Amino acid sequence: MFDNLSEKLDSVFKRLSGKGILSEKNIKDAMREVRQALLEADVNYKVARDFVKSVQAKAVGQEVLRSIDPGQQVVKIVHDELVALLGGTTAELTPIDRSPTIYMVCGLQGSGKTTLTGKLALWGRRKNKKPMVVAADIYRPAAVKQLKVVADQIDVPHFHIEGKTPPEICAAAVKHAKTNFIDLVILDTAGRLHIDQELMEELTQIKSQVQPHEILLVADAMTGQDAVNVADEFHKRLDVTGVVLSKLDGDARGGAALSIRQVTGCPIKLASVGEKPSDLEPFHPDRLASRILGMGDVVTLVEKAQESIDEEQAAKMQDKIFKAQFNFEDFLDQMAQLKKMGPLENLLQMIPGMGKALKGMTVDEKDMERMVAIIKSMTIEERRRPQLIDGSRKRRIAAGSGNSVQAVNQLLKQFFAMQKMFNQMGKKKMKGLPPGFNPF
Ligand SMILES: Nc1nc2c(ncn2[C@@H]2O[C@H](COP(=O)(O)OP(=O)(O)OP(=O)(O)O)[C@@H](O)[C@H]2O)c(=O)[nH]1
Ligand SMILES: [Mg+2]
Repeated sequence: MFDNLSEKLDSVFKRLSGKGILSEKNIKDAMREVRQALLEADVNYKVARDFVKSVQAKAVGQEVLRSIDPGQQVVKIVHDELVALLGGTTAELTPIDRSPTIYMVCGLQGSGKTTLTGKLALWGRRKNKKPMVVAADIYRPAAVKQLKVVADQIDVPHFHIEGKTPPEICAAAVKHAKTNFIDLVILDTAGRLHIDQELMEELTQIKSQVQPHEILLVADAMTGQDAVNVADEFHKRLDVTGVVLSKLDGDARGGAALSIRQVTGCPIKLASVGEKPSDLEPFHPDRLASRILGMGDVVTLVEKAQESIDEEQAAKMQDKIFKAQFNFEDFLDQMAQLKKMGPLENLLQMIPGMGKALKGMTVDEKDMERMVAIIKSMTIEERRRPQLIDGSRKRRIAAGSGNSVQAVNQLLKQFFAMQKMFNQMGKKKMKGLPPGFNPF
């Protein structure tokens, strides 16, 4: 769902990464593009405007960390702001311990209320509680039956009384639950095409009759900004306790998900991600932010690296690197390790900050092979102490490896630059990267 936005943001950050030190103008230009990307993803324009303002203020005031790519620093700020935009921490549902705990489900027609009712019942049962679903939609002819099918499918009791009003049905259901050891009562209310006075009055009546512990509004993520407006209206009238974003598995642009919390002030508690009763997830702002920014790649990279590199060896190497003691022999070892991990370019792309660190250093596989040939023409002594390599040694190494002296010079230059860079990184302790991580 967030693919387009991810791509756009990624290209903005890639361009920033090539900039070296960030100026206020660079940041401003980038933020204009971020705003555009958000608007294209159907994010509410005020939300987009405030978001960009706040990122910009933080980015401009940032001290530039030498070991980290400035572009990466901006990504971090955007990530943190996205998490905040989505509500900061994961908002939990009221626990099921009030015998009975009552969840009221409301929302527009077709938003996914009945489906959610079933999902919540299954969720409760998996917590070893006794749920019961209540059909409080008396208007759509097949609504009661639909909920019955859902209830039977997951094997939970279904409650309904013919000929009563929805507030009466809900009150009776709660009474029934109390005497039948039901822990969780879930009220499936009626939907309307649009918010109208009648619907709101009915929902308000149910609310005052049974005083639910949760009033969950189902907002259909596929409807974009409409979902935001609906949520806002419901929240104003009913004091909703949580929003459930439904159909997040669809291909909508994501604007509803990104705007709803900010516009309504109401936490997003759950994500409905499919039609099956088990397709329900807690809403984790940090995970969604990471997904939008494509930071999952970094995790993948680390996992890959951990699979193929012996951790102890990696830790030793990191130590060496940061003390600037690594030499061409280590370099050769690292190349061999890298070969196990797949195409070099893919790997380098996944490392935050690597774009700038490797600027001017070639990452082409062919160049790598040439480097290996040159290093192999060095004596052990030269590999261990590259500073020994003077003019005549350079000529010998060049001839031995079938390269020009220029190529040898270039490799030495890159090697010393890398050594210096790693030394600086070592001083900063590489805060952003995981332990044992090897920057080759
Ligand atoms: N892909 C997907 N489909 C969903 C999701 N939630 C609900 N649906 C589908 O959306 C349609 C409407 O869902 P319902 O649960 O009946 O919606 P409702 O709000 O109860 O509808 P009314 O009772 O008519 O107001 C059904 O076809 C569901 O299968 C979801 O998270 N993902
Ligand atoms: Mg329904």
